Amino acid sequence: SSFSRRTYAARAAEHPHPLARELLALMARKRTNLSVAADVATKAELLALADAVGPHICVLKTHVDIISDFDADLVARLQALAERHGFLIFEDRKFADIGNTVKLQYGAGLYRIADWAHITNCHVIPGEGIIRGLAEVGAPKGRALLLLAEMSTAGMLATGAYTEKNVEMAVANPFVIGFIGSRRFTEERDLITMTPGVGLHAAGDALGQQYRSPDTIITENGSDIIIVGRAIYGPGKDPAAEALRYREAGWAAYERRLA
Ligand code: S5P
Repeated sequence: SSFSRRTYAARAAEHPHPLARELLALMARKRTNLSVAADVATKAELLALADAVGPHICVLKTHVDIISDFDADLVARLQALAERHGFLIFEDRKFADIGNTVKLQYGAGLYRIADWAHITNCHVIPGEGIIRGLAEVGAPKGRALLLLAEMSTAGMLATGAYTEKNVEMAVANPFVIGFIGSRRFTEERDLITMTPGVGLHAAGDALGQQYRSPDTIITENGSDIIIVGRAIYGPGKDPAAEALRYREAGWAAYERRLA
């Protein structure tokens, strides 16, 4: 039957990619399908947020190029928090250039993303050379890739044949463990969907973001992980309390899907 009807634990036991096995197993053990999108501006804010939500998440999603005081110490401390709380780090880099350039952007530069991010993602606009370039750097380090098969925003252009091409490329490339998108895309292999644009209250923001509920995304659409940002750390929020609320909503939606 569909992967969406199977438990994370059962899928962990059979997944061909070691990092996907680790992810699905930690989701099952920790009882969470929540990823927090940590779009904050400083090292201190990122570390405080990661520590507060760490007990509740399976994946911490970062945008390190937002951090004004990024340094190697931030990476070391994030890795220590990932170890302590048991979560993976996903640098949401959205690579989109030719294979040779993305190899440099992924492995070198100020951020050396491949050295610490378990997961990163890319657009397939350049064709599958981008996947091969990223895989040359990341696969030997045990990393994995998500393709942006869809986006969450109003008027986004990743639809129809473009989305289908993403699915074909993902199925054909073992370095790819899944997608950013709104639903389960294929039963060809157990590709994991992570969905941003999730919120329990707001409908969207002033710049095109659109929010749907964990029930829509997990129970109805068969996605695997909800990605939640400002609803957890926005003004006046208690990040640990909000993360717990979204963790419980995401898990309840998963249990309804299995039932
Ligand atoms: O289609 C997308 C893809 C991504 S990765 N839409 C998104 O919003 N994202 C990311 O998810 C975005 O870069 C941000 O980090 C997060 C959503 O944040 P929120 O505050 O709107 O929940």
